[in-house]
Amino acid sequence: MADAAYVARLAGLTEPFGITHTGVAPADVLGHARDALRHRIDHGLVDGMQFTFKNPERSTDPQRAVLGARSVFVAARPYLLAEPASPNDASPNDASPNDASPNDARPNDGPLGRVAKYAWADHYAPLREGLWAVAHQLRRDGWKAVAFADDNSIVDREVAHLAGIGWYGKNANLLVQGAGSFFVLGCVVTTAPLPVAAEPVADGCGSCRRCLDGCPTGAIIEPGVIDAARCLAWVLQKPGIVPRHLLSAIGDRVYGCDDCQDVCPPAVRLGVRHAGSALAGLAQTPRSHVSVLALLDADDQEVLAHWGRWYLADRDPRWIRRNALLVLGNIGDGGDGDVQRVMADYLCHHDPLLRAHAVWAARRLGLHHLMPATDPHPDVAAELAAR
Ligand code: B12
Ligand code: SF4
Ligand code: SF4
Repeated sequence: MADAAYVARLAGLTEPFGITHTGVAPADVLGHARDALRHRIDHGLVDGMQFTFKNPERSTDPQRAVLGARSVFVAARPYLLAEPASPNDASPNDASPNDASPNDARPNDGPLGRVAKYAWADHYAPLREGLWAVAHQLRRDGWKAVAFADDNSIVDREVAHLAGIGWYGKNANLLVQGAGSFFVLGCVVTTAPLPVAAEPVADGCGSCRRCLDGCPTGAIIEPGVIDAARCLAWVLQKPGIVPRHLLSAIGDRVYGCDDCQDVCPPAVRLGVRHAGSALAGLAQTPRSHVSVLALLDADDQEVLAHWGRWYLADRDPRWIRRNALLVLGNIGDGGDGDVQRVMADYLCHHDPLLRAHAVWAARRLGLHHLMPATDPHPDVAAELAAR
């Protein structure tokens, strides 16, 4: 029978996968999220993102995910690990699986690009395993059930909110009650009529506004509303040339951005309590930094083998190389021989997009002598002409 005790048994199935918080939401249309998606589209805040924005009618209707759905089992898995004592890297030669320490510093790797915390390891893999453990149990018990996590089919934060797992922070993240926002979210949409026990959690931000003030680009244009064109998490994922006015704000970030959570008192204070669960079921060593020189030296196969689990549009390594060039321009040492060698390589790279970003980086590093006088591609020529 699909009662509270049954839901508790389902929740128990998720624990070995590091899932610490679960709840049940109704399988109704996600009206609030649908309005928010349309609002973002109508107000030009989407900047080419597809994901849940591609088809809001679909991504906000659990019936479109599972016909006859009657409830949504929601799960949250922590990903905050202790900050490394000193940065480490994830160079292609580095293979130490199942060593769960992010603290092994590696000297001589040159400038290090910072990785957002959710991407230090693949936290979605154990989350999905836990969700599928629930889905398979539901199927064995005669119900239809499908697991989703970070999928275009459903808006994860909204079902988590409706399941009483947490509140929407002003930084748009879902803050798990008593545990903060460093959580990945997912759900199982099912025809089982699981009881929706909890009320949505009330706002916990109060008068705080640290995330709005702490965002390096002013991307949180009002509480809970992100302008994707300014959000560095999207800027570093989006294909194409990075707008010049954002290049220095990227700093040492090679993938993702944590600033609006790093300044969030409940996220930081409460999140570390779940570091043990964050390690559960990880298949690889968490890595907080990347050697940008190693990344720029790696061939396509190596890039995809080591960083391919990140979102790279069309699984194209050029986007992550582009980011690495920007990090090099922002924090590299123009006097370093290895930096000069890599810059020289990329200034004559066959890909004009990478040449254009290399020109920007070379200028930042004072390596004018390596820059060509002209370039046949208009984007590179424009960058060469820029001051
Ligand atoms: C598209 C997307 C992005 C985009 C756009 C983010 C965004 N805010 O929409 C980009 C690439 C920028 C991004 C960045 C990040 N993302 Co993302 N992303 C998604 C994705 C695929 C869809 C999100 C979506 O539908 N947004 C639609 C808009 C309308 O929703 P929203 O901005 O969240 O708006 C809600 C709230 O703001 C609230 N709201 C509306 N008005 C108001 C007003 C007030 C006052 C308040 C308080 C709230 C509020 O209601 C809205 C509707 O639910 C989901 C996965 C999924 N399938 O859901 C992951 C997801 C949201 N991302 C996630 C993560 C981890 C991140 C990053 C932290 C990664 C990083 N470190 O770089 C950043 C955080 C940036 C931020 N501050 O939001 C997690 C969030 C976990 C959590 N605890 O919230 C998700 C759920 C993935 C997952 N399954 O775990 N992401
Ligand atoms: S992820 Fe970074 S850029 Fe995006 S809203 Fe948060 S602090 Fe701003
Ligand atoms: S920083 Fe403050 S306002 Fe922003 S999400 Fe955290 S508690 Fe809420």
